[in-house]
Parts: sequence; structure tokens; C-alpha cells
Amino acid sequence: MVWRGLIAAFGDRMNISKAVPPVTLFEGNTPLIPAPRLGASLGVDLFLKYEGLNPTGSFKDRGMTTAITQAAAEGAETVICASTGNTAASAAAYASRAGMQCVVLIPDGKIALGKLAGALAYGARVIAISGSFDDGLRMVREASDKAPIALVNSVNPARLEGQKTAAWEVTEQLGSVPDWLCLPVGNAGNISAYWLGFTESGGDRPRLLGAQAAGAAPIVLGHVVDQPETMATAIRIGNPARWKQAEAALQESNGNILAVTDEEIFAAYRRLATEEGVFCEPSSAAGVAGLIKRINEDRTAYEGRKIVCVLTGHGLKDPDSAVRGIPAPETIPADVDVLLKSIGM
Ligand code: AN7
Repeated sequence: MVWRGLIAAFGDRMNISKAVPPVTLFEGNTPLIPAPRLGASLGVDLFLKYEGLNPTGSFKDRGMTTAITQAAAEGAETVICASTGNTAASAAAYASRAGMQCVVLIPDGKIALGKLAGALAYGARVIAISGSFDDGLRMVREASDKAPIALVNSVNPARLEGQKTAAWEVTEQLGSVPDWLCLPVGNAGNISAYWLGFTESGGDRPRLLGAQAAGAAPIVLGHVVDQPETMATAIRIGNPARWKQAEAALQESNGNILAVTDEEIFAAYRRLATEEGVFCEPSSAAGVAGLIKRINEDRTAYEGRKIVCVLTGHGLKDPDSAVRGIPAPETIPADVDVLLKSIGM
């Protein structure tokens, strides 16, 4: 089958308008990659859903094809979102595709370079606020109430209609529903969307394992975090919009949500790249970090199980994190003998 994006593939199972042709960059259909080395060391059958291979480098494209298509059907000329970066880049790309203006609010100084580069390259109006993502979300909600601007954050139900398709892809690629699905949780749109997808399938459902960064773990703590802090800037969110829905999904799935430290996140991030050759952004490794932590606490619920970790964004989104703490490459003369000596041969 020729792949023409998520609405072409799954539109009949999406509650969105079909009045206009899909606004698409042929998103979705990302690989589910086995992770045998990491899996063996954890004693599980591990797979990685590599969402960084979407057109703008993150899972956000799944929900943006539907949100922008719906906005186009409703006649929107301008869309707006608050973002820790990936939603901004994705909204900007799909808005360009649809011939719309795009306005994005980002927390000043707290978004990764590749995401800012994307939003700017796609021609969005990028506005930095001296505040957090949560402040930005409050502002764009109000702005879209007061002016004719379509809100494309995941509070928009059309976003989940696209994002839920990842659950169906995972099931088809694995040949069954996984025992556990592990993923990072920020605004909690993705965990809600996966649960919607698995529930709509009507068959078995996985247990969900959500991971928040320790400095931005409102759902784990049970209260809003006023000043969220983590180096995993994508999930630096203190008051998730889909909090209640995520809690319901966690409960219905007999799942767990836990906090992982930045050290644990970065350790998992390095292991994915160096042991499996899969380079994701730091936040994306939070699900893997959570899995490692849970297995160390209580092996029995995981041993020998089929486990899917969702890697939500590409490693190149955040080049600063990739090089931080690693010595710069050494420079040598253009001489093969010096080369061999320097690599110990
Ligand atoms: C790589 O772009 O919130 O729990 O504004 O970029 O659905 O919010 C990004 C979130 C995980 C968390 N991994 O997903 C934004 C934004 C990556 C992300 C999440 C995000 P949600």
C-alpha cells in the first residue's frame, strides 16, 4: 500500500470533518524497532515506537494532521498554540501546508534548538513569554476565546483523533497488544490518546506506564507544580490539560505513573543511542527510564513481557543535550599513522 498519511489510512475511524481534503505531510506509519540488547539486560521483550521519524520529528504530527484539517474545515485562517517546542514545530508545518497563519507561544529560553529552528523555518510567528508552558496555555485558551483563532493544543479533541492511531499501529506491528506501553507524560495528551485508541479497538488493552520528570511531576505528586524544572524541556509542564483523563486511563489500565530524575532520563537516553542505535530526545527516554526504575523495584510485573516504549521525538531536536558532558572531538593531523595510534591500533 502506498502511504498517504493518517487520515487516508484511518479517517473512517476518526471523529473529524471530512469536508476538506486532508492537510497531511504523510505522517504516521513509524517503525516499531526491537531493542534486543536493552531488552535482554532488563529481562523483557522490548520494542521502541520511534515517533521521531514523523515529518517534523515528533509524534505531534499525528494530532496536527487532524487538528489542522478540522480547523480548515471550520474556515480558520489563523491557528495558535502554547508549546514546549514540538507542538510549535508541528503546528507551524501543518499551518503552512494549509495556507494558514500560525502563532506559537514558547517559554523563553526553555525550548530545544531544533524545535525553535523548525517553528521559525516553517514561518510561524514565534513569541517567547517570560513564564512556563502552563502560563502560555492559559494565554492561548483565552486568546482563542476572544479572537477568531483556532486553538491546536491537545485540549482540542481533533488532536486526540489523530494521536490515537499510534495505538493501532503498535498493535498491528507487534501482532498483538503489548503487555505494557511506557511513555513520557507532559500535558497528558498522548497517554490519553493511546488509551482512546486501544479502547476503541475493543480487544485487549495494555497496562500503561507513564513517566514524569521529577521536577515536573504534578500527576505523581497529586498537585500542580508552580515552577516545573527539568532538563527534559519537552515535559517541563506543571498543570497538565488532560490530567483527569490520564488518571482515568492509568486506573482503567491497572497502570502506574512515576517520577524519574533527570539523571535517570539522561542515562536511558544514552543507553538507547549507544546500545540500540536509536537516538531520541531526552524527554522521549523518560518512558524507558521509568521502565528501568520499575523493573529495579519489582521485576515480576515485567519479566518476559512484551513491552513497547514510545520514543516521542527525534534526538536531533535537541543537539545541545546530545553534546553536553561529552568531550569535543580531538583534532589530529591528516596522517594515518597518527590516526591509528590515537585509536590504539
Ligand atoms: C518529545 O510540544 O507539550 O503528555 O508543547 O514533545 O502529550 O504532552 C510536548 C510534549 C513527550 C509529552 N515527549 O506529551 C509541546 C508538548 C515529547 C514531547 C511529550 C512532549 P504529552
